[in-house]
Amino acid sequence: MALNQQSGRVFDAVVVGAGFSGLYMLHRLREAGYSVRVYEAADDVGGTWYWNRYPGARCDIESIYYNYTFSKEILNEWTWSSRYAEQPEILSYINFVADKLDLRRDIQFKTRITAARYNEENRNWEIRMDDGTSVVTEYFITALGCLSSSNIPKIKGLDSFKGEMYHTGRWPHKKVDFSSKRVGVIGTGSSGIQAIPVIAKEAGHLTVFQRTPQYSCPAQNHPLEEEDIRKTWENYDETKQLMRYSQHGVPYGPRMRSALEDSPEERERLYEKAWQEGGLFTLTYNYNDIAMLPESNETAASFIRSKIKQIVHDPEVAQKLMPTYYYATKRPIIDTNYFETYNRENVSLVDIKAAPIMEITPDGIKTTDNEYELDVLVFATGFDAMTGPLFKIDIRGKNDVSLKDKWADGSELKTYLGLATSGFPNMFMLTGPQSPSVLSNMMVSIEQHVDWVADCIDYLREHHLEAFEATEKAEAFWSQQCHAIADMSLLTKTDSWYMGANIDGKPRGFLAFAGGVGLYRIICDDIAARGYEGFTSVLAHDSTDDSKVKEGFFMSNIDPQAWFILKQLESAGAPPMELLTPELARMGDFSLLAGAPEEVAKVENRTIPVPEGEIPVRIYTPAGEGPFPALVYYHGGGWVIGNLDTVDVPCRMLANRAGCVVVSVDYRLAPEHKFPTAAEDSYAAAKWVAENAASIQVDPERIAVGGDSAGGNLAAVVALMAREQGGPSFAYQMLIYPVTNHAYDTDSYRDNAEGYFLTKNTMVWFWNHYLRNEEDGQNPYASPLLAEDLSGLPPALVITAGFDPLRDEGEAYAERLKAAGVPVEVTRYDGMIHGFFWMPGVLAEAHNAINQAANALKQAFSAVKTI
Ligand code: N01
Repeated sequence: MALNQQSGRVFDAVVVGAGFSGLYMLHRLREAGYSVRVYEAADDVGGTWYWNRYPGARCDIESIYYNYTFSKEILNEWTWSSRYAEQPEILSYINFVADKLDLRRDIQFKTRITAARYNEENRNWEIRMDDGTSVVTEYFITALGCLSSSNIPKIKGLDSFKGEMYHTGRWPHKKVDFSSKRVGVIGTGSSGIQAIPVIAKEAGHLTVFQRTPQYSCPAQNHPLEEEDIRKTWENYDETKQLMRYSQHGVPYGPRMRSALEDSPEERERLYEKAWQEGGLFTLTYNYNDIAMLPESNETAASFIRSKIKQIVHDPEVAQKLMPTYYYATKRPIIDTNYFETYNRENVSLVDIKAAPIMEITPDGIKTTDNEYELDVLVFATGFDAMTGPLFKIDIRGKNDVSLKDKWADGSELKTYLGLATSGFPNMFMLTGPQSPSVLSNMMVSIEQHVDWVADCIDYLREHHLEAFEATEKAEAFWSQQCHAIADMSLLTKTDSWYMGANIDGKPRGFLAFAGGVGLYRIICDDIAARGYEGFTSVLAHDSTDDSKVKEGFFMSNIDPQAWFILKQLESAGAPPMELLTPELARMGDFSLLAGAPEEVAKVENRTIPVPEGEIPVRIYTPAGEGPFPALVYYHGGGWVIGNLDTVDVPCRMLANRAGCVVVSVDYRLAPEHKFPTAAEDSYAAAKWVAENAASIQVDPERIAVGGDSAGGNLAAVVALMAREQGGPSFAYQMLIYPVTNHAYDTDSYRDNAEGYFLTKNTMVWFWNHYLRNEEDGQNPYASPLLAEDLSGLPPALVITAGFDPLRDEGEAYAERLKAAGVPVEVTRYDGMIHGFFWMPGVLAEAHNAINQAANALKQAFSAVKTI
């Protein structure tokens, strides 16, 4: 507080950094009438593009999309000379925008902010500069860039080197002369790979010290015609929208196909085409699972390795250059003649993983097996990413707690949306940790953050709100969400700077939001539209508004992975099922959610007889000697949709894990075949399994029935039918969030009526297609919960999902079974949504539920055996 009183000027907002994000933030806030001051350590605008002047520095996003898009006029006034612009041209663009918008008058250059302290009483920030001055501001906005804190590894003897030393991220303004010199480059990330071919052309000799070989594809850079630029932006609004709602901030995305679906020849053809076309995403966008499935990843990785082998003449050098980590789990790299450079006489490669650097000597580098004399040493060793730039400022929030202590002291990094963090009111982090930022075209992420923050500040002013702060609950949810999403992919399986793994002592954890810029935008907009859910604020002291103090609140305890799936489905914009015809509804493909099918010893498709016809079944037989126990499985889909493929993955998993034959039944669907056809087909299928047990290696004494959703309904009904109609006798019933009653009057129907995958309206639509009339709904073969007597039924497992309209009727059925003396294991998966059982590709809880079901089956089968 004392500091506050001594402070100088007062601003509405202080922005740190005059790169792309700081400049646009200044523009937005100034246009809205706020007083803003930007502080910048450099002597001019540019941020990343001011500092990274190393030879070969250029953009890896096509320049045509590496623009501000907020102003059509600015966009139209600028022309890029090549597909991937070089650093000087990008810096000129930034200068052009700064001039055009007259931004410099509110920027104080050559000033580093050293400390920022929140004053709880005054609800504002005091900002201190390295010249000893300070100012006060209501909003403190960091626009520091994600990669601005250079990492120079602490190698023994570093200061003893007599030659010149440079870091790519702090390159001098004067031209560095490499001619005839012995140059060493440490690091082969994006910076190293851009710099190496250029330095090699000039240097007497270049020695590259490589710790990890990298995948890199050709940029295939070329001059850009004005006509190309004009055409791209002809449909300005549309292109902008495509970029904004995409995965990575470019107006295109991956092909919706698994790499494993194509033949090796077709994959090779597509990868080769991508190699020739060049670009950051071209190769990976051939398929949508390269960053998800190890097998798919390997198809791309091995293609790039084969290219390295072709390009590099010396097989030993080629071998050293071949990466083995999962492709695209570090930032993919595009280059110009990188691998070709190793064919030059004046370039040598040193594998410092095999023979690590021991020390830097006055004359060069000493590794465990050699000494290299150098005149110039270039560190292309990257950055302390995302959190590093924030930690360079002594930022202190409520109770004088420093941000560094909050995050760095072994405790987990926690932000809300990557924009804010609890305990630090009125502080916004542009492209902060846990936002998509570095995983995207930064221009798209920057504009989205700036717009969101500017709108938020407007909202707070309008509503006389102050001390705007993320709640701990919200940031815990978001952080969990970020980890969960990253864990769905291969991104967390590699040591990278995304994981904080490049900095000694930095806590490990994925530092960004990997769900894509489009989904992220939807989430941020959604939160804003709900009155900034997950944030608290208080009424201004001078407010005459007597409305209630705004409380922070936060959604639900839904599992972050499930929430992510819901948001993705929402953003796909598919119409509600009940607005479709059954034929159209059946075309929905959710195979990505199911994940990769695992091998089962034998899978056979065949048809079996049912009254008045035949139906397909798929029989999964596990490895080993039969006879096996069996599970007759009925898929879900409200008796209207779904097929054998929908549950292929869980059926395989159950067969392997429970060691049983799984007979998956494709009963006839409504409305073509209304009640009781599905039930009768299902019963007939179970009887067929019992009667033909020997022919399919099944022990007829150990047969269980099971299913999910409407399939759970059918399994329960088949158990009832068998009891009432003379068998067979089943060892178990496995009911996964079963439909048990034609009624909509439970709490779970009320709480989860919409927003959680299966809606009440869809369920009504299903029932209406299934039943012939209202009376059918009272029939226990449609609504087993209404059966008068449930005694004598097989032991049961009932699994329900917390966020499912069917939760309560499933649990009610379990209770009734128990009351009737049937042994029942009932488990509610609290954070889960309906359908989760067949989503093991994206939900960890699906694996848990499948494992639980398999164990329960195994136990039930062994109990029969011992009788
Ligand atoms: O840094 P990096 P970068 N001893 O961290 C090695 C963006 N960018 O500046 O992989 C020896 O990727 C390290 O080895 P390893 C882009 O997002 C964009 O190149 O940790 N070696 C690695 O080889 C990019 O991802 C463009 O085993 C050490 C290298 O140094 C990000 O910036 C251009 C070491 C560091 O690679 C960072 O790229 C440039 C040590 N102690 C950058 N420490 C565009 O095209 C580290 N290394 C827009």
